[in-house]
Amino acid sequence: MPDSEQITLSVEAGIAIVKLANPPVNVLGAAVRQAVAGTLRRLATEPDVRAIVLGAEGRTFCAGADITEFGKQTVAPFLPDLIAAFDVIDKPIVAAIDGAALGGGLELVLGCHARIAGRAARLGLPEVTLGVLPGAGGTQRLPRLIGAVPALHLMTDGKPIPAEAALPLGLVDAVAEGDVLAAATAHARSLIGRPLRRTRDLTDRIGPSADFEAAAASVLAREPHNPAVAACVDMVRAAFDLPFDAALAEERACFLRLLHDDRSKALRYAFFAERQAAHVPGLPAGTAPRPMSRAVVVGAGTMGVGIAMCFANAGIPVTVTDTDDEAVRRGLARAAETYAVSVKRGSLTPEARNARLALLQGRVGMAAAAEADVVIEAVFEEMDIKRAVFAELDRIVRPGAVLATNTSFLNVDQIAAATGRPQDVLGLHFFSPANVMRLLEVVRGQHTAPDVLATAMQLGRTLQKVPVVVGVCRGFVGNRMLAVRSAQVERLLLEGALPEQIDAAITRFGFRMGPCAMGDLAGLDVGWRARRAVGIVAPVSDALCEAGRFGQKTGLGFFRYEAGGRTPHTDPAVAALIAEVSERHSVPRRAISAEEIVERLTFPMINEGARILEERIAARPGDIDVIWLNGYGWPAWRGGPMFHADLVGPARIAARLGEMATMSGDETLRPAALLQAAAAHGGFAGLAGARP
Ligand code: T1G
Repeated sequence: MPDSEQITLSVEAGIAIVKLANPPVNVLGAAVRQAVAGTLRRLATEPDVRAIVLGAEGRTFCAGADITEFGKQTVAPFLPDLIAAFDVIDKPIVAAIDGAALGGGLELVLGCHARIAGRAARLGLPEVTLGVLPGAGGTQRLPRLIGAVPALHLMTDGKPIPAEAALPLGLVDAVAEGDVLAAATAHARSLIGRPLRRTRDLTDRIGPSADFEAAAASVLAREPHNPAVAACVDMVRAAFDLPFDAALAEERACFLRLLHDDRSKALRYAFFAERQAAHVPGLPAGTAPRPMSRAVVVGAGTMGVGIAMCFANAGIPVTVTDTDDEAVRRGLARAAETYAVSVKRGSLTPEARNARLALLQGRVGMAAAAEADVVIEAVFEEMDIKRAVFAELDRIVRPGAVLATNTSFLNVDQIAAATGRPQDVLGLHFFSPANVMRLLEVVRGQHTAPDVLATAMQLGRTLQKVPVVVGVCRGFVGNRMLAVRSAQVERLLLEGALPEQIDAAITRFGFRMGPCAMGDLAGLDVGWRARRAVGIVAPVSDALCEAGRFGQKTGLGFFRYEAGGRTPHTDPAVAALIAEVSERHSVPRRAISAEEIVERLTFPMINEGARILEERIAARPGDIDVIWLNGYGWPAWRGGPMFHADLVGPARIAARLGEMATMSGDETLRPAALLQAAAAHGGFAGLAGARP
């Protein structure tokens, strides 16, 4: 039987080995589905074939359905039908799972009669992260195999589990120590002539229960905005009552409904935007990164230690330096305390904690930088201090080492100019807490060499970050747009809104925290210092700082905090202070609706995003969205500011901005040319050729 180019087939002593062969991750596109269906149909009646093993080429078993096909016409067999066909084959079909079996890839193996996993196997149903539910029988077969409650958690967590966790659940029948294919072949042989265990026929582990209702309530409370989570609950519950085939039909209908939900489109867009951000326009393909085997972080403050922990967590030896013993000691103690919390929570084993601490050294002075492949500066946000550090590093580090500044808004080219090697310098803007936040803005300097950029992108991935290349300007992308939003917060407070109203409106939009509470968390004095350095006035925030209200650190900011507490409480003194500032600035106060608050916070940000694209500070609208989704808490199910603009309509946004500019006299609110162009091209996605 001829192989197709999407699968391979071999038959050994009566066992047919069918392997998915669709690099890089064996997605189940139309050609693969057709090849598997045709081959299994023939093997079902092939007299020399007694059993079938389903494996895969490459390091990923199967990444599931081809997401690029979603919403488009596709051809039979659809994935649910392909898997249903396993149920009419009366020969054993055993899955050999080496690598990740995700989404439709896991549903494929659920249709098999047994599953053998390799040690490195990971099994999961990430569909909810794409705003859909497992649409190829997973909502019905998984509960039958492992029970309704574990199945609901696996579906709604969206995260894969390792083979050793899958085994006790009954998701796999065995974990092979060595050759997974050989183990699966032996297992298939052992099933010949025995009754076949079809997942669809298992009924002893499903049925209504208080445990299931409790699990359902908890997942619904955790994800109120993701429609796919509620759908998973409904479909697992349907498994209790509906006949299998009727439930499959309901699952299909539900999947198609979700597919066309804007929240689902946003999540899928975000998936591809994150991957597209990894492709740097203008960086020659195959540019080899430089070695990254030893790192030094200059500055043992909160950011410096957080950055150093990223290296230790990735298994890279790292030295954090500062100007005196006490600063270094405090920094290392902070790292140890952070790891201790993870060990206490059970998210880190004591052994892993010890291994990471062993990789994390402390030194006084910068001499250690002489041995480093990469040096990251994380000292005070003042240009003179940073330039002095880089001038000294220039004298110390070896040729070819990468020098990075963690500045959050300063001019990277000016910092690079303090060295004789600007080609080796760029920005690596981590977000606090650096050991947690995934976003990494990679700031490309005017002279940054291509291989230094390639090194930074690979380092970002090695540190488990989402690296996005940005250009040099004040605040790069994220903070530049945040500054625009902050200016609107000030205007809204002056004109009549109160902190609790602003935060309530934007959290209802989907942010987990509003700008006022965020300011209290970060410390209002931080922004106050930065504004005074460049002469920017923020009347209300300045007044709060002048009154010593710096936020959580002083117990008083936009809100009031109980001693040691972090819960914001409305404070009448703030309303009085704001009213006084409004009067002093002769701004009449009025009631402002939540809708106006959300528009005035988001539309100017979108306008600034359009300017950022015009100036090529970001390459794509999707890059801007990846930054706001991963660094600033933009709700994932809303796709990011530029995706949101396409949903709202650029023309409507442009018109509203025109009104805002006229009413406020703030000409910076006039719609950018690219926003107008997006209006004419059906949106930013149409402009930049971003994936759907
Ligand atoms: N569809 C289409 N393209 C995909 C894809 C997918 N499912 N998964 C990855 N790609 C592309 C990706 O964009 C990139 O392309 C290349 O493959 C390598 O990916 C019916 C409806 C498996 C852990 O959500 O999590 O099944 O940028 O860089 O780092 O119920 O890929 O090179 O052009 O990420 O080794 C559910 C998504 C689908 C899994 C491998 N499945 N993929 O990581 O490679 S919906 C998922 C991943 C579904 C059924 C439902 C990861 C990976 P390019 P990569 P990687």
